[in-house]
Amino acid sequence: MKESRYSAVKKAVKRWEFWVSIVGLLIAAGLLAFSVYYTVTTSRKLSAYTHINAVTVGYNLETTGAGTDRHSNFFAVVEYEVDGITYRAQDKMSVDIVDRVGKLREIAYNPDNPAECLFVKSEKSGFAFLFIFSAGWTAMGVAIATYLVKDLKREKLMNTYSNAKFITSAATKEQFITTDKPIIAVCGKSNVGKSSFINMLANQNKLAKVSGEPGRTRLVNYFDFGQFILADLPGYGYAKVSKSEKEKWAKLLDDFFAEGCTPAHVFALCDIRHEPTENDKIMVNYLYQRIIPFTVVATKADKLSKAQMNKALTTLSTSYTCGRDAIIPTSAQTRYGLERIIEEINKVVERHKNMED
Ligand SMILES: Nc1nc2c(ncn2[C@@H]2O[C@H](COP(=O)(O)OP(=O)(O)OP(=O)(O)O)[C@@H](O)[C@H]2O)c(=O)[nH]1
Ligand SMILES: [Mg+2]
Repeated sequence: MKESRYSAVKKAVKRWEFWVSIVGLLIAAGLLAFSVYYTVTTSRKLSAYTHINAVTVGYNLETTGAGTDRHSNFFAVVEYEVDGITYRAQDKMSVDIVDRVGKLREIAYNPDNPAECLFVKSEKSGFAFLFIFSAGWTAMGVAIATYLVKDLKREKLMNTYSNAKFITSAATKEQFITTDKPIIAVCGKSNVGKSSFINMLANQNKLAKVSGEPGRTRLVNYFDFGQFILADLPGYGYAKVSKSEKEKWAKLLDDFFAEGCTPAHVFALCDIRHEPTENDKIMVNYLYQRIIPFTVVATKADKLSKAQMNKALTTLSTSYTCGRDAIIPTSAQTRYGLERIIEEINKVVERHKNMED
């Protein structure tokens, strides 16, 4: 049932997110490499530039405006040497920005080769832009890759038991199956969502019959989940069936727990929106008394908001006198809570293995 690494890669390759993240990462890697190269070469130039000995060789004076708007600018013409080449620059010294006097700005050019220039400002900003741009691409690539990995993991989790198969139904205790695998039973009142819970676990729509009409599951239905056997028990507490029918179901349930096929674990389902019924409490008390390990599962969590869900869990934990953490809220619709259920199952399977060793 376990998926090989190779098939996980094959699945990943089919996803568009995979290719977007690959292209993103390639572009980002290229840009990063380029900006590193650019930084190394530029910083060599810039550090040379800061160590040069600039010599003022003259001044230009430019006057603009008229009257009180008259504005004078000095241009210092400076010459300096970088890597044995003499460059010449005009530094604009405005009378309005006296503090900038002497600062080299903008371009320096080599009078012997005007095509060769040092771009002080543009080099700095160019690098910053390139760095931010490539870092952005890298972040995007990493974010998409992370999302993809998470999504694949989730998909893998969803399909943990996708090979689950129906085995048989039992209407009487003689028809109960015996097995070396641990049996995990799902119980709860009629219409609480037992069959939907089983389908969620198996990631299948029709493994267990789901119906809007309560009281559909009237037999013990067994499913092979590979590492364990799952038993879908008939729902209790459905008012609209005849007394004799009710007694038949009750006997079947009694027999199930009494007749030597004690389940290794029980998921006791209750509707998250309602207080536990008398029957729910009787069921849980019975499991307590028989020392059958169980987990309370609160179904249909999608019907409540987060805040309502928190409140409901507190109410349920008070009713069942257990910790809030002992109750797992689930939704067959959104598959919420599946991870915690699988964790619980893994513990059961592990315990069973240790007992056999
Ligand atoms: N919104 C929502 N509806 C659910 C959920 N689980 C079950 N239902 C609905 O509840 C109804 C009963 O679900 P079943 O899974 O048949 O319940 P059951 O406990 O197996 O019922 P019985 O076999 O009759 O005892 C169906 O209409 C489901 O669609 C859930 O998590 N969210
Ligand atoms: Mg059912």
